[in-house]
Amino acid sequence: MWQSCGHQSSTGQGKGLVGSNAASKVYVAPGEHDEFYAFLSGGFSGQVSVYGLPSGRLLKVIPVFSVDAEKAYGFNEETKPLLNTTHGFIPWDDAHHPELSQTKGVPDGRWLFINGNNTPRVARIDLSTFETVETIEIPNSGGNHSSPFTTENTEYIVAGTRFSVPFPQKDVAIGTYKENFKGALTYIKVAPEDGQMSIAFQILVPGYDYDLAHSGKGKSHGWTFFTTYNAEQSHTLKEVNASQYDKDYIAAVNWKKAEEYLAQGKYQEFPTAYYRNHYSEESHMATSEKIEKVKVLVPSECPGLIYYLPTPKSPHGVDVDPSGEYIVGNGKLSADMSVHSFDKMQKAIANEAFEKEIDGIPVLKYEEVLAGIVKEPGLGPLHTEFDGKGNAYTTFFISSEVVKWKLGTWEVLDRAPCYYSVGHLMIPGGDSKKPWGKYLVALNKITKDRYLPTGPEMNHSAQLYDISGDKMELILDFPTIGEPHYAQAIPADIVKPKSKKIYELGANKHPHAAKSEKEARVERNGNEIHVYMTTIRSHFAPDNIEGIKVGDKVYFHVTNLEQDWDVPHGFSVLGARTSELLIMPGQTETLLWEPRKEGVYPFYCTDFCSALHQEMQGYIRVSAR
Ligand code: CUK
Ligand code: CUA
Repeated sequence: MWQSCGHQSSTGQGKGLVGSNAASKVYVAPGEHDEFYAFLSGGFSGQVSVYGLPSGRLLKVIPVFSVDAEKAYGFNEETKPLLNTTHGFIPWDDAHHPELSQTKGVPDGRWLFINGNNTPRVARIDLSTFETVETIEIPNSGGNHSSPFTTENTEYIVAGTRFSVPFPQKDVAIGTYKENFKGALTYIKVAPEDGQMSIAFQILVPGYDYDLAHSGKGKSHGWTFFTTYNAEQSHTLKEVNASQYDKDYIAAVNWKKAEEYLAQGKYQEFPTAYYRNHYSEESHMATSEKIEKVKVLVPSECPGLIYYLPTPKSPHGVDVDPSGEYIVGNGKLSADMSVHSFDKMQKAIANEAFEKEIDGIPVLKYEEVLAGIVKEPGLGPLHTEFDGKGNAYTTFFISSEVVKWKLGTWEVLDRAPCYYSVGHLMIPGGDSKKPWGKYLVALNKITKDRYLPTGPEMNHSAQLYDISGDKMELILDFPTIGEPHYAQAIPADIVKPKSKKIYELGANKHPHAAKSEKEARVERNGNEIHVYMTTIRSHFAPDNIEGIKVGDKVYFHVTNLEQDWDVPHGFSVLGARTSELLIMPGQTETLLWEPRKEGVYPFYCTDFCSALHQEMQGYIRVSAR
């Protein structure tokens, strides 16, 4: 089945081992659909991109943390509030980890969560519309990296601080790190009916860097595991200073215990401030809410809440196998990989097999919780996923490969090179109880010669492997948008997008909707002009507007009267600084325009919608004040 590429590419690099019938395995005929939806984080693009697998077709880019001209996201008045924070309107973030909601430990296709790493936030995407419907800011955190991993029934998604910061924030010397800087592990409650997020509680933890997380499942349901590095608590030259100790930790949090402590009132209420921004499908508008308190649990006052599991050399990923028994720590500077046992952890807790205590957190003895060691599997382990058949797959950044190994025997079974320097990997459902272990996607950090050169910058690269047999077979390369840190995928038939469905015009509760051409009008309120505009193939109403003065604020509220699937209309006007609108059938969107000079300005539909699309236009006249 294996065919090594005999020749070298023109740049002198090998093409790698490509499965012999790769083409037939990834071919999705024109008009046919893919088997899986894959959701790739956009990293510094701030968005999520949706690909079909196995074809590697780009299906959609979902704007989340960055404004996006294509969809007017963050430009139109309806979506702007989703980017509100206590630092103001922040139209960018660094999105790392998409996470699907789960029911009984299996992705259920309802929502997709993703973290914003820079200005700590989590967003929720509704998978019935593939749109961002909620964002929530994470207080008392610096860099929301270990997020937003879910519990078995999406009771909570978690957020752990990447950088410890003064808790609460204050002006202190950086050199007082050890006294003043703390970490926070945040549990965000997800409402079971509609997915709305709220911060349930935070746990105050020592000032380390909390890197990644995964919640338990099956027998370990009720626990979450967070990796930490920088137990050295250094605040400068971390590449050296945070790599001194032989072991850092995995923090094991018993969140069911946390619920008991909360019920008993054993928490402290801290003043804080964070935003929760919610988009209503009814009104097609987002609103912001500022919240000023948070419940904090302190480990020394809550015995049994949290334990540390010593884990070698600055662990990055922490991954829990489908049975919930094995907790895999990926010590990125370690030659071996340590796997912990949940059963042994329980025993060690019962026997109080503690090595020491840090700020009220017992440190369990390494040997007492160790399940096994994968010996010298590769260099620089980062992340692990599972195929549901007893195998684990780990990425190695430095040796640039995916290594397949067996849970329980810890033997290495196979290895596949990645081009180049793989970060995360993804198997559909690969961090859940029931992986669909057919494909594996490697998300590579470096592209180099994989594609036609595009100047100094190359898009990042994903590689698709068939893992249905004993050996991994490379079957496809495809470029990605931004830096895909992590991805998740789900069989397409579990997701039920409102395809072929439209927003009913009659149910449109937008306060500025005009639901028929009869309602189209222009209203003046001081300096504010509200244009209640309708659009339908192939004209706007009104399409000639006069009586506007320089210095007016003109709000175009454009309602798309179409009731046909996939017939959006666009809208923009000369000089608009807020891009365009793209209005779905039955919806209303608002563009703010502030004319600075007198004259007559054209506006038009920006989305080719009918044979008479070019005629879909109008004029607005602006006079001196
Ligand atoms: S991190 Cu990117 S390779 Cu932000 Cu999940 Cu590990
Ligand atoms: Cu409407 Cu083009």
